[in-house]
Amino acid sequence: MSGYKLFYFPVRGAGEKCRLAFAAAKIDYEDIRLPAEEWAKEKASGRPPLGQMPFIVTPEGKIVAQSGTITKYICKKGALCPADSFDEATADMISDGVTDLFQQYCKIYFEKDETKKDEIKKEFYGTTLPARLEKFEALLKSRDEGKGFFLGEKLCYADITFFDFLNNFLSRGKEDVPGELEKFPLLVEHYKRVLNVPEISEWIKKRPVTEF
Ligand SMILES: N[C@@H](CCC(=O)N[C@@H](CS)C(=O)NCC(=O)O)C(=O)O
Repeated sequence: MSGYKLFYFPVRGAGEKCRLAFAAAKIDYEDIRLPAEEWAKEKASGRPPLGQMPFIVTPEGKIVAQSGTITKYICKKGALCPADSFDEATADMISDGVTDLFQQYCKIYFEKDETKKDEIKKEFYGTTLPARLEKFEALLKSRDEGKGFFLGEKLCYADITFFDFLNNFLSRGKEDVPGELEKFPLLVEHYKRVLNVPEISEWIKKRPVTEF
């Protein structure tokens, strides 16, 4: 055990890209899955820096929260972060772009009014998602004609973040390529490329099956 601990609910949710990062970076960690009542105690202790999960405790006892920050931090530890600062900015741009898309996606689930929910859903799947996927495909194509990862030959946290959104939310944790990628052949191949990274594939096959 490396001594890292990841705290999250017993679901994939916002914690899953951190778990994928630990797997891809080949860093052992304790996958601590707190049910709601244990989370309430943990939150009340004041330890989680932003009062939310996921958060990690490092082997030195330091604590950091925010799923994107954790994903990047763990990838950096595993040399899955571009060395060039412009490439790192590009990886951040892609990761932040995925976060924006995820926030749009969440609106569907937060809306209680069924009529409004249908409208938001239609807008997301009919307009927002395809428009953003087109941009992601163009970014992928800009390196090696899209035959590798977002920053070229090597997997980095941007690939993990993008893949997690597709796998975790659009494919609901199944290995299947999401149907929403139908018109984006380079993104289909990218999805398969990330899925076939041995450590990622191994984690996906063995991870607990949960609804979310
Ligand atoms: N932007 C944060 C969002 C974290 C977040 O919303 N965490 C939720 C679960 S997904 C949480 O801890 N909810 C329980 C609470 O706030 O008490 C991230 O990506 O880590």
